Amino acid sequence: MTAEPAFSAIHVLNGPNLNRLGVREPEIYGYTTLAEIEAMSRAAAGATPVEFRQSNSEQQLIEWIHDATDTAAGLIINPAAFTFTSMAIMDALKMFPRPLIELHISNIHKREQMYHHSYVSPVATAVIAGLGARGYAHAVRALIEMIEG
Ligand code: DHK
Repeated sequence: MTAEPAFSAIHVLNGPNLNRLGVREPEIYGYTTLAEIEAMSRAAAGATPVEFRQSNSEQQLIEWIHDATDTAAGLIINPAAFTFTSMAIMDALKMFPRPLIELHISNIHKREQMYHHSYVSPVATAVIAGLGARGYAHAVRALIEMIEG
């Protein structure tokens, strides 16, 4: 089994409570599960390998960002609530030198004030918010275009 060549895969990282999609505030996040979103992401990626991960742990997400920095061609992250709280995740993402898309299922700017400042947006290449679960497929396609472009 040969190792995956460096910088060929895209990484998709998901933050806290996203493992509960489908039953978590469906009026905001819909009924699509994270497993269904992973399948949509892989379908959108076609031949491009996808590393799809979720953690409720800030430390784990930071370690995965470091992993992506060393090996990924591009990165999509939905930091969930850490978007609005984590300078540690922001600092980790500052080290990521390739295309980076910040993704939110909901339109965070249409929600309560506490969702309006993202620590991630200033270090992201692009931001997608409000497209629902299908935003992941759009983000995957856009990221691959940026990588290939
Ligand atoms: C997901 C979450 O879990 C929330 O904490 C964010 C984001 C919004 C989303 O829309 O994907 O506020």
